[in-house]
Amino acid sequence: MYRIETLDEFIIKRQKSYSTATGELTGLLRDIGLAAKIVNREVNKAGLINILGKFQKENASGEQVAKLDIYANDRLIDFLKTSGECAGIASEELEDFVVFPPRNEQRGKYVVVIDPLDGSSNIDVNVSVGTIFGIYRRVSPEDQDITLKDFLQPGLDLVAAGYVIYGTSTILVYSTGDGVNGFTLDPSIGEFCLSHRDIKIPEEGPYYSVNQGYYLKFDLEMRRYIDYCSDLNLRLRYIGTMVADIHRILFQGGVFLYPNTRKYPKGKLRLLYECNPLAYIVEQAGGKALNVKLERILEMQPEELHQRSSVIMGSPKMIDEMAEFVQRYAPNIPSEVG
Ligand code: P6P
Repeated sequence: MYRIETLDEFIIKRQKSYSTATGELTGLLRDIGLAAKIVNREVNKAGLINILGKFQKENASGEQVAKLDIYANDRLIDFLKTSGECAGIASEELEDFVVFPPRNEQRGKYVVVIDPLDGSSNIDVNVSVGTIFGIYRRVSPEDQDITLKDFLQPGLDLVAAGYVIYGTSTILVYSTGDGVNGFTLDPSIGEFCLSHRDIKIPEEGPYYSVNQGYYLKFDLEMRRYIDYCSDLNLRLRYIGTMVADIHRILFQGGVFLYPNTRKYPKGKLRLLYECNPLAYIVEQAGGKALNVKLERILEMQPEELHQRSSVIMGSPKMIDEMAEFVQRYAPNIPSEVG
């Protein structure tokens, strides 16, 4: 009889293997798991209660916000605010970061960046959506409120990152820098249970994931690489939820691309709470994550909360091939790859 291992058990067991671990990060990860269960419950019944449809408001990135976005944002904040380990959060849904008040004179040691419900455009048509999170150790003095600097840290400084995909099943995938593990929610017991141990991305795979509708708006080197993928008879899979497209590539191999376009000259996806956490996961699983200038996503120095970036991430062999196209067709690209 296979004994299930819950997320809580796994996190605590991992903490014991780190003598320096003090438990705060463990508590924070468990709080995120709990928040994910609440969000999952609402995502699963969204069609039954009136939280579908759009709010008449826009988020910090100027995109119209679906009600479930706000609901997920508020639940995650509620849990993180009371966790005691989190000093504040930056969210796709909020213009500025949120400072959590001290509890018993103590401020949390960590800050969290979140995309509460990635793939909003898919909510109303019952296509997978996700939550993305990244956790940093704060850099400001712990006896003071957090500052913007606590959030503008390169992805390399993440102490943990992960995502939840609300799909045919709800899976939480995370890493604390020592590999990637996946946990599937068992609704019968309300627990995330270890289902994918030590995930490793295939060296290459059968998929490329890009919004083909923007093909003519990409730079030459990206179009040439996309032509190459098509000539190889790779299969195009793109559903407009980054978490779901990356999840497929993590397990089956492939490459995800969102290059810059005329509409988004720096790329559309947000560096802090989309690119960095997912690049962290992909790299921890053995993959690579670069921008169109072949800079390593995790080494980029963020300058503002909602900064955008181009991103190409996935199987290492395919990223290296993409880099060859950039070096061949793009002007002034350095020879070394990020
Ligand atoms: P487009 C969702 O809004 C998102 O931020 C990502 O999850 C997704 O990959 C991308 O935008 C989809 O953007 O322009 O292809 O609709």
